[in-house]
Amino acid sequence: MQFDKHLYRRFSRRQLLQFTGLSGIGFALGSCGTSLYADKVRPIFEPLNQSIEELIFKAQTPVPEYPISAIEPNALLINTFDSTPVIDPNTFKLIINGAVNNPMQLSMNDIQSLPLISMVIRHICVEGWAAIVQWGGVRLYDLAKLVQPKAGARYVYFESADNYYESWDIASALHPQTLLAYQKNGQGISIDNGAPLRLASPIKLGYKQSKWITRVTFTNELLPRRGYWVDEGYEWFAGL
Ligand SMILES: Nc1nc2c(c(=O)[nH]1)N[C@H]1C(S)=C(S)[C@@H](COP(=O)(O)O)O[C@H]1N2
Ligand SMILES: [Mo]
Repeated sequence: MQFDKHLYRRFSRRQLLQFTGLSGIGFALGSCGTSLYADKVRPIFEPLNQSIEELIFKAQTPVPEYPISAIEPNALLINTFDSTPVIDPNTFKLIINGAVNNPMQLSMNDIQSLPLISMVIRHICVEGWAAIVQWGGVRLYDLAKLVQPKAGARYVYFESADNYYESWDIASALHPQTLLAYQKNGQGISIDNGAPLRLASPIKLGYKQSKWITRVTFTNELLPRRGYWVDEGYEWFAGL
């Protein structure tokens, strides 16, 4: 695993190691892809969620992406269930808090100074439509490296400006293709599509991909309110 220069400037190596609670030697082993160490520290009673250590050291396998030529520019329908909120990107701050060592509030400038990841994936809505879209943004994984989730963190909550809310298992949230996106098909995302920041991921159904995200909260437990549609009876995991 490589940490880019930007992260090194803002956070000491010691702080990064605290993220995992492992020693420098464990860190080095993990960075070579060895699972020896992670297997030893993982509690055996975790049915759904992997430990933070494993999620950080053993990169999850990306799902195949599509070529740029497969993008369907007009296929992504606007699917908004309440009114569309307006967020001023110049004053906007994303709150990241909860079961983390280092809660943060990040401006769009802060977020856009992190590595920009681009992917072409298929968005699937349960209402019976799909669209191949290119999303660009920051990996939630990279944000997690900054805030350092505590060892007990198992879930991630996403709160939106339109009162939409969602919760994800931490493994899916830290998947390498789970992005907080600010670009769609190579341009800034429109307000209707979730500007300034929305979730985008090839491993979850459309309703898990919250638009207009204002707050990301790591938790140890699933709370009674699990998701806008999930609380109406839709499946919580909603994996693809
Ligand atoms: N905040 C918020 N996020 C949301 C929704 C919403 O109504 N509000 N709709 C969801 C659904 S069902 C889908 S399919 C996608 C649609 O994204 P789009 O409108 O950008 O196509 O957003 C998801 N995220
Ligand atoms: Mo959807």
